[in-house]
Amino acid sequence: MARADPAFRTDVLAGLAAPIPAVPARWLYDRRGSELFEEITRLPEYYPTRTETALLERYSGEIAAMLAKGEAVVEFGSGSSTKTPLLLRAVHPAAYVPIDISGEFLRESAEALRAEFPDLPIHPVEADFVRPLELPAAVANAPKLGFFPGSTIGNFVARSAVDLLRAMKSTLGEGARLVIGMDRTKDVEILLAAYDDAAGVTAAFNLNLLHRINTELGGDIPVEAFRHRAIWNDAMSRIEMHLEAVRDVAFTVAGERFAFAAGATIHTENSHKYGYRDSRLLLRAAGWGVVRDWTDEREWFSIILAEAEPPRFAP
Ligand code: AVJ
Repeated sequence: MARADPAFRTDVLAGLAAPIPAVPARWLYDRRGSELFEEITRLPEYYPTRTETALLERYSGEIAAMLAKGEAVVEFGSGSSTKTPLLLRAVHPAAYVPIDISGEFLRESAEALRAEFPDLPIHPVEADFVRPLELPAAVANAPKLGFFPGSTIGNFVARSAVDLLRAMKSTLGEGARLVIGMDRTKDVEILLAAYDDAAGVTAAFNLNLLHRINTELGGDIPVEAFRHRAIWNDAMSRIEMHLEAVRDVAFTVAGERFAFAAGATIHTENSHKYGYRDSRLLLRAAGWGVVRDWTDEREWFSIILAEAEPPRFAP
């Protein structure tokens, strides 16, 4: 049995036994899962990465023009290979602070950015950014610009998304700004294709979770007894990924027995999609006011510049 993260074990055992079986989406990203996600971002059907990158290419100059000088850019998640340099090149920040729970991803991305920005002070923070945290002393007095691209906010249900945005506000402090990428509501066919591609990469990404359970938790799940399903949940305005049993199946994980009837599913991811007003309401609920929203011609994706609202009396 390969190195089992105790939190993975707890989440899987509790999740498989739950009345609505589910495993938190963050467990999709082991080595193989991260590689498959990289592959997803290059698929013809998967528009978000390409659309957001084009928006940053086009508008990072406009974003930079609306900021103060000498900003410290604080990225929630370790820098993505292409999006982060686009922002850094336009903003010319005084420092860059990537925050990630994985020290390995942090070191890799800091390394890559050092090569391209030799004069930029980089202060990586290994931490879970869903809770407020203390930034390095070196950036204590700089104005802060948070950066949260990739529509990662979409993975959180509204309540957790608000908690997360509040934690970010508290981490960044008074007067902070935030650049956040949000995926927009659109034709359901476009959304379903993006999460169930013809080449089957998203299916492999989803099913990889079962391989990971087998390897790391000593499971004997017959992976071929499950299939990838992407569904649109209109009431919740989200794409859901599920693993659906194609026949009655029983298996063991970490010594515990589970049975799924044909058609039963394990819910593995939510990807919420926001209308123009929805995104504003979500940010406002967490104490952020929208300064500007940049979107593409088809209005498929938005990059939003928000500012921390000062506390005030209101009717
Ligand atoms: C990286 C979490 C934003 O929800 O679109 C892609 C993950 N899942 N295809 C998304 C994902 C299936 C992606 N996020």
